[in-house]
Amino acid sequence: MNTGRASASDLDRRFMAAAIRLSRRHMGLAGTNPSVGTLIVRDDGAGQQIVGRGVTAIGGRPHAEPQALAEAGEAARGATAYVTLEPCAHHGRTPPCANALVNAGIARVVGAAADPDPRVSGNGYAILREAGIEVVEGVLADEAADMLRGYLMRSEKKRPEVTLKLALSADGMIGRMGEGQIAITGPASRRQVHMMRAESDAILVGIGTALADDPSLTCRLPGLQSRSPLRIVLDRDMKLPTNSALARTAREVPVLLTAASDCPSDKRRALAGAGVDFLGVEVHEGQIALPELLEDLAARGIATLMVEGGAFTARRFLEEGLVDRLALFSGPSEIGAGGIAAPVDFDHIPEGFGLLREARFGEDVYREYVKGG
Ligand code: AOF
Ligand code: ZN
Repeated sequence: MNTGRASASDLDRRFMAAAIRLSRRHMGLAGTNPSVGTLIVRDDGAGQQIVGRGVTAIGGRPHAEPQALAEAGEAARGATAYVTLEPCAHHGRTPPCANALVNAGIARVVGAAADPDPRVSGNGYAILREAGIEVVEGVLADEAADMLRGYLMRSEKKRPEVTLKLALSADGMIGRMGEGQIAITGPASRRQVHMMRAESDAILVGIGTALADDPSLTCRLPGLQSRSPLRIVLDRDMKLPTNSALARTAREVPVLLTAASDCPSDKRRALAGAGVDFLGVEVHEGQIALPELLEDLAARGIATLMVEGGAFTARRFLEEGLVDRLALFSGPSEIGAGGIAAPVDFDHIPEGFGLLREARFGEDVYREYVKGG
């Protein structure tokens, strides 16, 4: 039945999937802006051709659309634009992207996610329609929203999207008492974790893990070392030693110590001297108040946060309902006696989480669950 409404074709979904893949490139790099992808596609009668590509620039400007239009030039006239987020309708450093699409002579716009930014929210699509452009909304909206999850969470709930990442042994442990870092998963999983770090705005661990493992929490993938995100330690009493791997590298990759506001100033001075930043936080019943901390982090522009341990910190985030995504890597060997039990494993997934994807990394099994999924 033809209802007269614009609809999406399989081809539209394929190009949108490509635009979403493109948007991944600057995840974690676009500042407080979401990393958006745009493709300009022309049908010259003999088939479709991509004539322009754009992804939100590092730092957040320029937006994706003007870059894609610049590459397309005159070929944009009469073409279709695929945008992973509704084009903006506000004047920033450049005129609105919706107007740029109109002025370039785009005939059709296929959009994925709607933009919750009150300056945009519906106005971007309205500008396009008023100019006579055919608009199809919501194509692969869930897939696009998954890529934009930090931006959407920060806009709507004023806190970052929280991923809890755990490496599990075959018997459901995450380590062995008093042994610091032990290998649970293989090199392919570790590469994936480093990629996830690169795509996050910040990584967080508790002071117990920082002391036991002395981790550096950087992204060490060849070519991506510069993409290490902010490293955050929950450290109420400022126990992080100045000679820890985190403090020693604080001048290259920032470290933010979240500690009780009334911590002794000599401790604070020594760590500040090493280049460690400090955030005074509220303490409730002896523990750093996590909801307030997340609010503070969102206000600082953090949209995606990866919690990397240990068991105590992971449990706190879970019990307070502050985990949005579980990223579980499971290795083939057992830890046995003296093991530290994982707060979740494949057989004990908290209620309300659904499986989003599953993969193998070498001998390890990876499963990712999302709340409400
Ligand atoms: C787009 N294309 O590539 C992105 C958009 O600070 P500004 O002026 O850059 O505005 C930030 C807002 O722009 C952000 O909240 C979101 O609404 C939109 N991001 N829009 O058309 C893009 N990154
Ligand atoms: Zn824009």
